[in-house]
Amino acid sequence: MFRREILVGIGAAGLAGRSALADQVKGLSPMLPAGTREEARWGTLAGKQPLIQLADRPPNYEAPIATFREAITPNDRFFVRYHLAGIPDMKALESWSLPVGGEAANRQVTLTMEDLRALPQHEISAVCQCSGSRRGLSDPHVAGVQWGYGAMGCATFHGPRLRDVLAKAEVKPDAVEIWMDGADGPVLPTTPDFSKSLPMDKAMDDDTIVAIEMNGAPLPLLNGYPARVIVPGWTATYWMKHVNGLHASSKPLENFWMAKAYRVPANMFPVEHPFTTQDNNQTWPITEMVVNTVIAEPLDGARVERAGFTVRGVAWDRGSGIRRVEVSLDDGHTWHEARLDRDLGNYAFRGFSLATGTLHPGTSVVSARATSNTGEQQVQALKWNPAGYHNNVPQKLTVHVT
Ligand SMILES: Nc1nc2c(c(=O)[nH]1)N[C@H]1C(S)=C(S)[C@@H](COP(=O)(O)O)O[C@H]1N2
Ligand SMILES: [Mo]
Repeated sequence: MFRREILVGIGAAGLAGRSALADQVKGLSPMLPAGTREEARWGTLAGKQPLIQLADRPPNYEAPIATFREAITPNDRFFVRYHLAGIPDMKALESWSLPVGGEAANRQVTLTMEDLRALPQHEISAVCQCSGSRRGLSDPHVAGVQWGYGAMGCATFHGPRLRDVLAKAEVKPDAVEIWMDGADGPVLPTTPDFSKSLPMDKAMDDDTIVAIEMNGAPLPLLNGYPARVIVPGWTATYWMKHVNGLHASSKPLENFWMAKAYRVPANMFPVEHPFTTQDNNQTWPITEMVVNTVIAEPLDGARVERAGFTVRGVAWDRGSGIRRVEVSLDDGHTWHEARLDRDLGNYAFRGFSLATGTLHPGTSVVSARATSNTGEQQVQALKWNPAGYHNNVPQKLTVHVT
């Protein structure tokens, strides 16, 4: 059962309608590698507004920073990240269904979309952030997709709880992990298929769902149509798209994507709920996000009026919620408390803004820093790690007051 059932490889031409003359992206962070800045292009994937294309096969497209002027990311501006180039199309997904079972379940069932709709539904607004978001800002640089600030988004997801889906297969109390598979796959048989696992407490959590809607619409194809696992508070690597296999297992998943990739040095990033079946003495799996902010307005290098301007962006954490955001206009010397926008729930982006008031002409270095409800704060110095994960050093951008 734990296998791919539908697979249609599509090439770059089928996926992206972008022209060969696509515009280079201007104004990317100067902390990104020079080559990444030169090669980044605006690309338009089917059903999407232009996104910043870092790779096309498999597609890796991030949202421009101005996207984060809103706390909910529209579906057509939501970033796209795949590990493997064999992505199913809508036609292949017409025959989609969801097998649920495994040796730690009493039954093996295959659920249809109607079965998922018939279960009690739950709604949650949650941040989907790639573990590697901001990897490109690592200093020194590290290998991997050189993401800037936009490998993330926040949407309102709707669907049955994962635990109710699992209950259909009568998962046994001695299950150790839930293994998850998706309908995309490698083009070459030598590439390891992408599958991930969850510990039982996170799989059974009230807020972990199998989403069948995103912002009130079916999921966009490239964000996991027709169903995707939502793991609020955890980085997106566990948010299995086109989920087509749930396997209750009596042992830990030991594939490349669990044992080798997506790991952080042990103890470097403390977590509230450890994923103990995947921990070892040297490394832990990356799980909970760290508290963070992004400033979406103004943009780096902008000219602003002496009469003042508004600093706007979003903050988020691992799910305790945001207590406070502070903004500095003088390179971190003094800080002003920002206004927090409407609360969309502890797992969502929290919008913030600060009106500066009158300014002196010259340059101003703008930063923001958040404190979560548990008191977690953004770090002052990068906790460098080989995969470039969890970079929550406050962003610095320079504006020119004229
Ligand atoms: N089926 C499948 N699900 C997946 C992935 C993938 O490659 N295949 N990548 C994961 C990772 S690492 C990220 S960052 C997010 C990207 O989600 P998005 O493309 O909807 O933005 O999907 C996750 N789920
Ligand atoms: Mo990711």
